[in-house]
Amino acid sequence: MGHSAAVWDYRAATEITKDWNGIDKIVLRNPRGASARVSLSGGQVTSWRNEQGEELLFTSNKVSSKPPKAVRGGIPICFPQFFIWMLAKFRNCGSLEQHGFARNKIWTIDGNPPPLSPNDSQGKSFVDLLLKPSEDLKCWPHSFEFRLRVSLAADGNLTLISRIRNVNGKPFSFSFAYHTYLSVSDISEVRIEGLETLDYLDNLCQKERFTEQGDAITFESEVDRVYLSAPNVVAVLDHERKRTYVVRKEGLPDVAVWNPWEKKSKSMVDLRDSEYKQMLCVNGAAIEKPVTLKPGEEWTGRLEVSVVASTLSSEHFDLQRM
Ligand code: TA6
Repeated sequence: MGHSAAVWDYRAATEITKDWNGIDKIVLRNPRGASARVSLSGGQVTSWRNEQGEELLFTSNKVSSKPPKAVRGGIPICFPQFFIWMLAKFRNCGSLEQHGFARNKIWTIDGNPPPLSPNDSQGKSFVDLLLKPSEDLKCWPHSFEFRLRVSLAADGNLTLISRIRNVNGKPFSFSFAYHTYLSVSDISEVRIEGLETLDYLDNLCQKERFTEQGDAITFESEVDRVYLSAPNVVAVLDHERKRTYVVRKEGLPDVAVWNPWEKKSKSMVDLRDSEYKQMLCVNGAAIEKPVTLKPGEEWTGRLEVSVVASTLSSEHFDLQRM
């Protein structure tokens, strides 16, 4: 029987343990038994479970990446770039790796972060993480501070708030994504609503621009797209589980959608051949128009993921109601 939220000590509900790779991870719990896990390796959310203990994020069972490389799954942070071409080659070290360095760095717990609004803390179990430039970051010589708050609310919703500041260095630009691996029953049973009629960049066609024609996104083959200027609420309906993920975003104009399908899965060392059926990436992102920060400026990107029961058969999910 969970405690009542009134007496729940959220601070005590946050514990620090070790990850499978010996790196600190933080466990967040709420009064009803939901939980989330965040690794200091990459600031990566590696687990988000509902009050029944069901895992809501996909993580590959084929974990071959050695830390601090990102484990395939959870919510890796893509910063300061998403696509390799986004940011030109850097002097003295070639180009950044795909999706940038943030997910491959060890973050620290930020004991004294600049305050967020009260409702970003009240009634939530949360942790504040910090990433600052390190000596080996010569390939992105910018004076940044990246603060990430991960929180779990009493209703089980998961929220990630990224605050990236230019600490009085020269202006810099970046692109960003919360690379969110949702766990689904079977990709052929899933559809996305909220991206209809939008333009998208198709990464399978040299990032050429197309317009979405369908009245929902369904999956019959590999999909690797960035939907542009998307609404701030997108729904991912899992018909078999009668479950809908509601993805809300702020400061993140785009939504990257990815499923590798069978052929690409077979070529990936950290994904089992058939695991593509159980995953779908729906990534709140700022990709088409990189963010530029002048000295002292700060950008905030907020993502909230929640799960609602969806007894929908064919009618559309009422996004306006969310
Ligand atoms: O989200 C789309 C994407 O850029 C795909 O092209 C694929 O590369 C995926 O991300 C996974 O990237 P990763 O670097 O995590 O292997």
